[in-house]
Amino acid sequence: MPHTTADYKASVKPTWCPGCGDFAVLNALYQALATLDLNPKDVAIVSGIGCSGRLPIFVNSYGFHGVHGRVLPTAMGVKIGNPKLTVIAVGGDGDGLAIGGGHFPHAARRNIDITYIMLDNNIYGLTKGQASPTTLQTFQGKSSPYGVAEENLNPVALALAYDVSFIARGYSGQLKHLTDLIVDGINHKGFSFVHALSPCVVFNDTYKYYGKKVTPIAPYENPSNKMRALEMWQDKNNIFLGTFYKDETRQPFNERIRDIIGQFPRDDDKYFIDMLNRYA
Ligand SMILES: Cc1ncc(C[n+]2csc(CCOP(=O)(O)OP(=O)(O)O)c2C)c(N)n1
Ligand code: SF4
Ligand SMILES: [Mg+2]
Repeated sequence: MPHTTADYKASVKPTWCPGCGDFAVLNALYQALATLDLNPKDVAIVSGIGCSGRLPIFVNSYGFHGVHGRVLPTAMGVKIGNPKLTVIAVGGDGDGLAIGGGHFPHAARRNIDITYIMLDNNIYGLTKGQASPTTLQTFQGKSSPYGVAEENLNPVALALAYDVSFIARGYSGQLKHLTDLIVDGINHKGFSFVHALSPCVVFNDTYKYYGKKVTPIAPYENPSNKMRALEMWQDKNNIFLGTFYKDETRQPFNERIRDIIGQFPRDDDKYFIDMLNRYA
C-alpha cells in the first residue's frame, strides 16, 4: 500500500502559534513525502534552532534537532554517513543566513544530494522578534524601533551566486505549489534549495505584503537560464515563485567520492569495499 500523509505525522502535534506559516510548510512536506511514497525509515530531517527548528519533532521519520546555524553541516554529515537516506535540512532565515551563513556555499560546492528548506519568516521568531538578515528595512520592532539600518539579503540571489544546482521559491499561502517544489527538490540529484516564504503572524506578519507581490514564474521560462533567474530575483514589483534554476549536469557529492575512491582498488580491504558500496 502506498504511504499517505498520515504515515508521516508524529504523535507530537505542532506547537507553533495559530496561523504560523510553518504549518503550511510542514503540511507541504507531509504531502511531498507521500507523493514520493518514501518509507519513513529512509528519511532523515535535520533542523537548526528556531521556531522552524521544531519541525522534525512533528514528522514520523529520523530527526535531528541540532544547533543554531549548523543545520547544513549536520545534514551533510548524516548524508555522508548513510548516502541511502533522503536527507532534508530545515531551518530559519536567521539560522541559515546569519550565524549559519558560512555553510551555505560549501553545501553548494559539494553539490551534496540533500534538500534544504529555508523557512523564511523575515524575523527571529523563537527569540521574539529581532530583525533577521531578510527583514525589510521598513520593519519597526523591538531591536529596530526606527527601522532596520542594514539592507536585507536575498536567499535566492545568494543561492544563484553560490551555484546551487536546484533553486526554487514557494510560499505558505500556496500549499500545493510548495509541495510540488519540495517534490522536485527531493527528486533533484544534488543540492537543492527551496526558499519557503513562511510568515510569522506574531512578530512580522507579511501575509498581506506577500499576497500582493507573489507571482508565478511563467511556464515558458527556461530554468537552465541563470541570467534570466538573476533578472527575476531583482524584479522590484514581483516576488517570483517557482523554479528559478536547475542544473542536472553536475555530479552529486556521493558519486564523486565513489569515483575518487574507485580509482584506488583495494579489493582485499573490507572497509574499502564497504565504502564503495555505500556510495554506489
Ligand atoms: C549559538 C546560538 N546563538 C544564538 C541562539 C539564540 N537563538 C535561538 S533561535 C534564534 C533565531 C531564530 O531565528 P530563525 O533562525 O530565523 O528561526 P525562526 O525562529 O524565525 O524560525 C537565536 C538567535 C542560540 N540558540 N544558539
Ligand atoms: S513566533 Fe512566529 S514563527 Fe514562531 S511559532 Fe509563532 S508565528 Fe510561528
Ligand atoms: Mg526566522
